[in-house]
Amino acid sequence: MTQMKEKIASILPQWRERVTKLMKEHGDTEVNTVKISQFYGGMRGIKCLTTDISYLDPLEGIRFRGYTIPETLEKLPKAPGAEMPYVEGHLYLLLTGEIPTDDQVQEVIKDLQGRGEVPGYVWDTLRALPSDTHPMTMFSIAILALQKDSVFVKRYNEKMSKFEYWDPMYEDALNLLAKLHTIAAYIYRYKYKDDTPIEPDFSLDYGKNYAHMMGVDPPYDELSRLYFILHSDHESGNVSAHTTHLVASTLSDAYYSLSAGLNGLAGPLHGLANQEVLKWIQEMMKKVGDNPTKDDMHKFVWDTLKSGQVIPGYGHAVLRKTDPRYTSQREFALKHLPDDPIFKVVSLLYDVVPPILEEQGKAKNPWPNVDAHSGVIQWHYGVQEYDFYTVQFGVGRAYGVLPNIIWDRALGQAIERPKSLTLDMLEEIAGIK
Ligand code: HAX
Repeated sequence: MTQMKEKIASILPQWRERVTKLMKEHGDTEVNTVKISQFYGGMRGIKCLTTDISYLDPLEGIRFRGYTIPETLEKLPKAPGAEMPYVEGHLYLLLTGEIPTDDQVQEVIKDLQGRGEVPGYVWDTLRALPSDTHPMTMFSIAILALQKDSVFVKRYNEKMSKFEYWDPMYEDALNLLAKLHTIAAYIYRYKYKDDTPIEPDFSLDYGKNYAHMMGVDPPYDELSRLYFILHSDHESGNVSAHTTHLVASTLSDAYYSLSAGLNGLAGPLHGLANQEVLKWIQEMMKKVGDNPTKDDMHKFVWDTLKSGQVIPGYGHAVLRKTDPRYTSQREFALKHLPDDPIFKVVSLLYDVVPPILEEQGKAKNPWPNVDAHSGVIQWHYGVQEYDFYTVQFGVGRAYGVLPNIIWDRALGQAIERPKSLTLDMLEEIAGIK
């Protein structure tokens, strides 16, 4: 057993004890009440989910196992001379709550490399799809195609005890994570680079191997490490995390659950926003030229709002300040691509958009989110097929949602089944019927 898995097994009894005690002695303690507006308002703000892997503070942004993004990037082990930490070390942190040693990271790297081979039938499945299939659809289908090898299903059919559920969930999750970057890069090279997939090099770490398979030179390996870490987890309530958790709560395996979560990520209000941002910026540049002034932007932003559309990359359901994931990407861009023309537009938009959203008075958060920045950096390094951007988001997101469902099973989270009411009932509660 690897040190990472051993660590989970060793801390699990204390976690289970805490949950049992809390449920037994304080199960009836109320946390919040639910307002009628929350029934039609996407359940915004209702506290009814639990995870210890990350926490999103509206003003501070995300903390991974208690560490802010700058702390995470600073503390996790890095390859000699590297700017960004190993993604594998981040996985260790998310799964165990501890910053790994170099030795522990190397063990995770080896473990994932050993699980990385993608069976040929996955490529056959992708090649059977119509050529204009969206890359997110391809990604989701590839994950489902792998489902037949689920260890969880096998062990479930062998009647394992429920206390063992986390173990095969762990195996499925790692088997999947080990392959996702290869599947993503394959889809990219197959669909957009004249069907020229590049063989994985399993002597490389996750970020470096991904850059290699994408066929993009350094510092794209550093960007990939940063990108996967930043996009990994954003607590439990966002659509991709919640969907993965919800589906897994039926004891569906990691393949079904992740594929479902990624289908949610594919929506334009969620992960697809990163492609929408670039599309929107380029529409503006097409209209007003390559060097738009603040006045040009001002007009374009208002035109977008007046036509009933949202400004992609701005606003958030929980955050109430600039997303620190935006800031980290901005710091990367300032270091590596300060003169990029689209980066300059992204920077200027930061001055223009928030006051307009404030003036319009609808969005609760006028500040940029993670998606406002990611596309421009990808574009700079030649990954210009923006339909593909959400697939990369999905690879990163898997690093958060899969550890979550391992811990869901470890702590015995129940099948989800909230209660619904009819409009008649709500009117009755409101006293208008
Ligand atoms: N542009 C214009 N209007 C916006 C807006 C924006 N960027 N953000 C919010 N609003 C509007 C909403 O559409 C809503 O209008 P209605 O009352 O007419 O429905 C109103 O402001 C209140 O919305 P809110 O409470 O501030 O925001 P929500 O929690 O409802 O929605 C969203 C959060 C992220 C979906 C929203 O801000 C949005 O649509 N942003 C643009 C798309 C985007 O960038 N999505 C990516 C978010 C990050 C993420 O999940 N990445 O995966």
